[in-house]
Amino acid sequence: LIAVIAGGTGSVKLVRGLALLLEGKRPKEEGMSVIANVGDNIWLYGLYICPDIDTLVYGLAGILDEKRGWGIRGDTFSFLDQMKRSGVDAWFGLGDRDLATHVLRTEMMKRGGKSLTEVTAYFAEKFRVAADSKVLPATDSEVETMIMTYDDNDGDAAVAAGEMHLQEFWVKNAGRPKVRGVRYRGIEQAQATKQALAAIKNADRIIIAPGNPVSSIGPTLALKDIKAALAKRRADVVAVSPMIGNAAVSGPAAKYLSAVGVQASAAGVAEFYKEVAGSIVIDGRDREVASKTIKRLDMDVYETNITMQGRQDEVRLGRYLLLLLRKSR
Ligand code: FO1
Repeated sequence: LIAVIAGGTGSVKLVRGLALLLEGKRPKEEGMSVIANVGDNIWLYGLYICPDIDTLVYGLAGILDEKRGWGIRGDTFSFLDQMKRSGVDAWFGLGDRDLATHVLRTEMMKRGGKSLTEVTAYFAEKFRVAADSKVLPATDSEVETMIMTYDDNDGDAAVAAGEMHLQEFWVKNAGRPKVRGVRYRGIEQAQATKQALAAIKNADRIIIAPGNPVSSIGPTLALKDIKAALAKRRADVVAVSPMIGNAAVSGPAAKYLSAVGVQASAAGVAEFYKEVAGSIVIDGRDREVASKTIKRLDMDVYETNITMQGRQDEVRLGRYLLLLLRKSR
């Protein structure tokens, strides 16, 4: 039984690779619980949209648009076009099929009183995600990752200006504003779900997927009960770096890490995870710079090629991790 802490488009690739490897194994022995980030969830047009959860469910169901990395393959955008015609600045790309998920989820939660965990399980079943792969939201509470930016007009020495939702920063503003800090709105009142906590407790081994540490994994780790549960299992937790050199494999990880005072590198990522992970997998290209620094954090370091461009790579990294987990027992 393995648990994966996941969020974002990089981690869905690994999760898909692992699912392929575990397919056909006896569920009890080899099932997978994917604990999903909720910090990128956003309310738009009266709908509750959960991008990381949906990306994981669509990915495991084989309906994800893999080129874009989000949404449903072959989707159309008539709804969005009509919103624009109706005078709305519709900056978030909601596909017509994808829209059905958000409408139903919002209806089930707001009128049906269902939790995000229940609604996610419903979609996983409808979209035929294998029963031994569970997608579990880290919390049923609303948590939003907020990006604090500088006032662009004043240049470098600027005073703190705006604060915007992660999606607004990344999609609407194309990740351009300079980032001053990141916070998780609602995290103090949020509690991990009992399903997510049980998955961590019952897993033989736990993987932190190669997602953005601050925006894809950070909100989950910021839940006190999850962090404590992982810290207890530290020896069984292996994190996968999403960095090669000082750049992220994809997305704004370097920008967010610097903003929260962590070096944008594999060593910085190790520092970020040191309390919850006993090992880290870094890219072979980072061997020289990172290994020594990381060992000082009382972490075991392993090196492999962490890039995933297609199914073969996803399975290769998945296999590497499963072998590593078995060997280091
Ligand atoms: N990412 C974009 O860059 N542009 C979009 O218009 C966009 C729409 C979108 C709709 C549904 C969904 O599930 C994800 C979507 N994403 C889009 C991806 C998303 O912004 C991020 O990649 C994740 O939230 C990262 O964790």
